[in-house]
Amino acid sequence: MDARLEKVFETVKTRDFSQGVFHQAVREVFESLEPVLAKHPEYIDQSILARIVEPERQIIFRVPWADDKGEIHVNRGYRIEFNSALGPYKGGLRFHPSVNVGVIKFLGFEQIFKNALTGQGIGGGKGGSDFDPKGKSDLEVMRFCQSFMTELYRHIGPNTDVPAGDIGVGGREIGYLFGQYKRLTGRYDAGVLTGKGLDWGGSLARTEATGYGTVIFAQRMLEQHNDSIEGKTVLVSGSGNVAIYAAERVAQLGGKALSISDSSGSVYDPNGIDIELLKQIKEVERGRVSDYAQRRGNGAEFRAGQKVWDIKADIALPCATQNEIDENDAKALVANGVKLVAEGANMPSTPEAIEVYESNGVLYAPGKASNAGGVATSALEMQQNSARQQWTFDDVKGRLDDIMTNIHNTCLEAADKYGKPGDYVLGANAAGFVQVADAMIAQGIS
Ligand code: NDP
Ligand code: 2IT
Repeated sequence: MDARLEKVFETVKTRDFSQGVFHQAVREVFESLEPVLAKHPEYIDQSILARIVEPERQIIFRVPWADDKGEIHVNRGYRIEFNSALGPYKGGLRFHPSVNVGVIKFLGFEQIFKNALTGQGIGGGKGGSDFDPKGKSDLEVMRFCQSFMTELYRHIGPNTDVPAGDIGVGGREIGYLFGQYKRLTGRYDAGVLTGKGLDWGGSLARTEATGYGTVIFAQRMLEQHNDSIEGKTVLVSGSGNVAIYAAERVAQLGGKALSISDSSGSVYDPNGIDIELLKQIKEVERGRVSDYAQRRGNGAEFRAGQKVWDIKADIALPCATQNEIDENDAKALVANGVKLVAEGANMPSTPEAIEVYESNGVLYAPGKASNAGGVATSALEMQQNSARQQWTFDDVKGRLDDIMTNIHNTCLEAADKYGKPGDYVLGANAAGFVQVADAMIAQGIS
């Protein structure tokens, strides 16, 4: 890294010494910026680096709630409003026991550049809680969401900050959060949250958008090499919103998704994941991948405690969580013939894994480019809310396809411009960064 980048990075490490995943996200962006700074000395003069790593605002709050037995629990809530140069803060809420300020900051930092790449006029933010929705009743989840929103409502708004889902936050949680926002404010601000139900302001194709978008991105990458998803075998990890619709889109394009996983293990399904069964178990019953294997039969095998990366395939789509592919997993992917990795999750590959992809010629798309379809479609939901319209599924999906194609091409153009043709990491980081940095300069020191 360039000395000027190193200096800011050292400050981040000193100030936020316990936030390892945030350091990882900053380093990944900074490592791409040397050629950008060479062309844009004004970013140094204007201290863009030091400003961009510091969130504009960080909100941390107490979330007390009572369980079904009347016992009171206290969780911690977060909303980090990272950068508003391009628009209102936008980004999901994650409810998972592993959530802490470092996790939310890494996600918020990634979101700045991802949102810039969508071209939809949205700033970067992220939030969540260390609350674990697993095993809780609907009423417990509702009471938690109401308590969470009782603090959050004063910080958000359709033109201020627009949360959505992420791990542990889906349609049910967005419903409870929206209901409480409405009671507290007395306003039907449909555009204050995205991922809403289709009958009350949600967008068609938002549920599918992240997974579909990731596969569209992979398809565009393959087309650069006169290839396609058709006939390919694909490893999908996770079994939540992103994983389900990534697997569905793979099947629609003539490929075969061979796997899914959750925190208890993975499923190898040699005949291809049965999407309708997966949806029934995960979306309706809130079950586990072990239930899927049992009900699927047909050679499907549950592998307790195992990841999916040792299975032989052509393509890998990590769709679970950060750092789920380490160096050894990446080596296994290469040894088993994987030629392309496109990230549905945020930062699922460790830096060492990325080195393995690079040194073995694996085509690699970082999440901030390949999973941007979810937040892009959230921005389309905001547009529909402003216009009091609901567009058709095909209309939204068509726009999503166009946005993903644009992001893909923008990454390749930036990679060319900054001297590493075909490098999607450099392309995504440089293109996202330049857009945000230019807007920050235009808006003065803030
Ligand atoms: P869901 O909550 O719907 O699903 C998460 C899945 O990942 C589950 O299968 C879960 O298994 C697994 N998982 C989560 N944490 C861990 C962990 N620590 N170890 C092992 N498995 C884990 O979340 P999403 O599908 O929405 O999100 C998946 C990823 O995609 C995340 O990285 C998220 O940030 C990213 N993303 C999501 C977008 C969206 O629109 N939803 C948009 C862009 C990115 P288990 O049930 O056992 O916990
Ligand atoms: O990581 C992400 O981009 C998301 N969780 C989606 C955010 C959004 O605002 O739709």
